[in-house]
Amino acid sequence: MKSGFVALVGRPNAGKSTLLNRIVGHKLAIVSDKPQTTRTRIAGAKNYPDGQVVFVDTPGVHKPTHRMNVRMVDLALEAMREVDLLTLVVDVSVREGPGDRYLLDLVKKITTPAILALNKVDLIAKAKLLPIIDRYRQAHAFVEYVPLSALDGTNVATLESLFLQHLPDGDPLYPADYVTDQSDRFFVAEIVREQVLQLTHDELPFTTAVVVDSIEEPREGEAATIYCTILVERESQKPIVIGKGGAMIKQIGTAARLELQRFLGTRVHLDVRVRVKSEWRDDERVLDDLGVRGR
Ligand SMILES: Nc1nc2c(ncn2[C@@H]2O[C@H](COP(=O)(O)OP(=O)(O)OP(=O)(O)O)[C@@H](O)[C@H]2O)c(=O)[nH]1
Ligand SMILES: [Mg+2]
Repeated sequence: MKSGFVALVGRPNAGKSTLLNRIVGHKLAIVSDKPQTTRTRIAGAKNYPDGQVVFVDTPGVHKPTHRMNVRMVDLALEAMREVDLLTLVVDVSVREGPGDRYLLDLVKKITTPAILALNKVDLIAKAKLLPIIDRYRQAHAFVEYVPLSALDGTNVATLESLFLQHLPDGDPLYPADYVTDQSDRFFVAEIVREQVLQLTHDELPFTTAVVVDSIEEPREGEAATIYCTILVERESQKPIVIGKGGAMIKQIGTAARLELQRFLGTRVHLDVRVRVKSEWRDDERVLDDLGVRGR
């Protein structure tokens, strides 16, 4: 039997969370087309006939501008050092830049063996892939190079078999029914935030956070009641999240409620408010409360 931890690391938007969800077979991490979607570490376990793998999704590595971003990048770098096997997820559909070189340097510096996952192959012609693999091969001796699509599933099973090959022998680390290290409260906040990310634009995806104030368990035949607050940084952002006549907050609430009902398996009454909390991204207490863990 094989067992161990595999970290998914990479630049923002590379497709790490999409890959985690695809592998574990359900949605543990929210996904969006905006960078910096994942703000903390999310573990998800999968059992195979010949072993157990605990995957660790991490925030995309980027230049930090706020205390939150420093924590996010720290979390990713910490995960890189702590796991048994690293998977560097790169988006082959975008041109490599200084951020990719920075990450590559980090991978080279640590001793953890690394697999290169060349993601989003569905977006490029096959001929374009080989030179990219070559460049990475010259830059670092990855233990495997795997072109794949986390979105349509191409080659993901191959990648999974390679994880098992490169992990140490060992008994399962968790019971067979272990799913994740995150709480229901975390997933509830993320489900609401996913709608904020989907429905807002410009700086709002970066300047908003969702705090779950309370979750009231349903009584026999009734709905669960969830109170949460969307934090914004400035007074001027509040009307954008609320929308004309409350249209935006209503849309966020309706979409989130449907998803929450699926997640919790019960009817949900969702109460969403918007509150200004200036500079929350630099507020250690808010970050602790949001689960963006620091050192
Ligand atoms: N075409 C295509 N799109 C993909 C693929 N994998 C992910 N995406 C898209 O890429 C975007 C980013 O995906 P995420 O999974 O949120 O990326 P991430 O690396 O977790 O991003 P951060 O959490 O911001 O670091 C989303 O719009 C995904 O649908 C893929 O294989 N092909
Ligand atoms: Mg992510």
